[in-house]
Amino acid sequence: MSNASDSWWRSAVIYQVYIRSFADGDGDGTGDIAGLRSRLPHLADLGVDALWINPWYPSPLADGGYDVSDYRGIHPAYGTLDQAEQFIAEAHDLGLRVILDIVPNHTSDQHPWFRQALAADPGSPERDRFLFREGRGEDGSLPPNDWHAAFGGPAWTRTPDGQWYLHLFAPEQPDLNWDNPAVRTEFESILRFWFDLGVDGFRIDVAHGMDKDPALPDLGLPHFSVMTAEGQEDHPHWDRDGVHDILRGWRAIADSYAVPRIFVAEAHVRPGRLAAYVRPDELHTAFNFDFLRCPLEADRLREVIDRSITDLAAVGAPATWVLSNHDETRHVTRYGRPHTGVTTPLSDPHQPSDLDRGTRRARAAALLMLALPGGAYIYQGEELGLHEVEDLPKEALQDPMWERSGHTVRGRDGCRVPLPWSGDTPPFGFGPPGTTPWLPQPGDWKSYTVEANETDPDSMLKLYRQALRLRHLDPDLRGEELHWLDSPDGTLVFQRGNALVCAVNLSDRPIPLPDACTPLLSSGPLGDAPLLPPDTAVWLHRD
Ligand code: ISL
Repeated sequence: MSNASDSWWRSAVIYQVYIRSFADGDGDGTGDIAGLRSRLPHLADLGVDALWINPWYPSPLADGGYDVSDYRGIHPAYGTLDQAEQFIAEAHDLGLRVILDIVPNHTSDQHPWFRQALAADPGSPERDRFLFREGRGEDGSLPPNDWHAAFGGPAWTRTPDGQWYLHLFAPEQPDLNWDNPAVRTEFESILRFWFDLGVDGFRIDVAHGMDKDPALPDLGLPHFSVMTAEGQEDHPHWDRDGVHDILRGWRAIADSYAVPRIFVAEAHVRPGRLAAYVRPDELHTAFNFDFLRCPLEADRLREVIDRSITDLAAVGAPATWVLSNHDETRHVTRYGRPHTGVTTPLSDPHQPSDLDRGTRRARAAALLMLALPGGAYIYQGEELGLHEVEDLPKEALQDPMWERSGHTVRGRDGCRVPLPWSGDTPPFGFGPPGTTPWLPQPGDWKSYTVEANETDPDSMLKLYRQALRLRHLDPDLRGEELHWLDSPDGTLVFQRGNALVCAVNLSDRPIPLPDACTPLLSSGPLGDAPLLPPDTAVWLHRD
């Protein structure tokens, strides 16, 4: 491959496959590699450049697969390693690159290493691969420090012999000790294993978490832990300088291949700290959670866009853009609410959402995102216009957040409902007739299926396809420059290259379209007058 194709990742549109919910080939209710392979034409037609597959490894699924028990295998419900290799080859044949998800901060409690650690004595080499400590208090019955787990409760669990182990997420996800050389060697070998099978890169889960202050000092935070090191200069477990040594080592491995492989960081860090992860000898890109979380307001968005591009350009990295993923409320629902930003830990389900308005705004946001310089991520189902399923029956909920929060936070299942492909009733083609999807689909999703989207010329799917086709064809969308043009309050208007203009109206009144421009693609009807209605975006070509 040429140098130009070596830097494909700088502007790639990457489609996130939450495999458990994408397509079920064998009818057991869980998505799988067979289903994914059968639906590859949908992804190729959509016009994305790469796929990111959420963890597909053997796992007890205590956290949807982010609790890995074997990093070199495939969960039997998803298929086999042979099928995985065939899938990678087929995706490549269709021009789609494949990125996997690596989970280095923690394993599953069923991983052989953790089982060996539990069976071994305190102070043993087996225990040293994790973070075991004695408890506090006279009989050691208090956790070693005051850290909180991300899903609720203390970050420590006591073992039968009295020691405690650290887990920043669920108790089934023990944190690894990255000061132990065996941990480093093992992960380098795991990367090589998948690179040798042909994968093009990795998304790194919790890339800001591996390094811990060896003293494990108290945090002094009285409440539910937050993902960022907000308000804390020298945080004992998030975004410590030591993670960068690990990441530099990984970059060297990716670069050692004839066709270099790439990384994208999932790093929730304070503003200004993200660029360090994408320095030239570290990772290639990082998710832009500031953009995802930003309310759909022109001035706030412009600030985030400018800051993202400037901060990352300072280290030579492109920006990325993302509206939804498997951890956050789907943006159709968020944008239908009076407050359109993300609140921690999840946007408030008690605020009603106007889904028609949310859909109009989601369409506008898609044209905004896909006109920005850099890479973009599409979360499966957003191309169909799916909304969050906020009324899943309580007994169906599987996200550990539900249990760990004492049934106060419903968690992230509402954005993970299996995709509707065809037909009028569940399973909507997700699996063969008679399949019971692992999470129930709303009975009225027939208008969201791929089939229904195909027959409607104004569907979300048609909008995404047209936008992605133009993005590939129009040389103006290839550079990394963006020039803001003057525009009324509540609107964003910018130019790319010589002649591509993107105008987004987030105000409550129509605005005149820029002069001497021909509309190429709009997120909603423009009407007869040359006006851009509220909640609408348009791509224009300067005459
Ligand atoms: O999901 C969140 C808020 O809704 C985040 O706090 C999330 O836990 C954080 O983004 C880290 O996420 C990643 O690692 C987790 C896993 O549960 C998430 O699905 C994954 O994206 C632990 O491995």
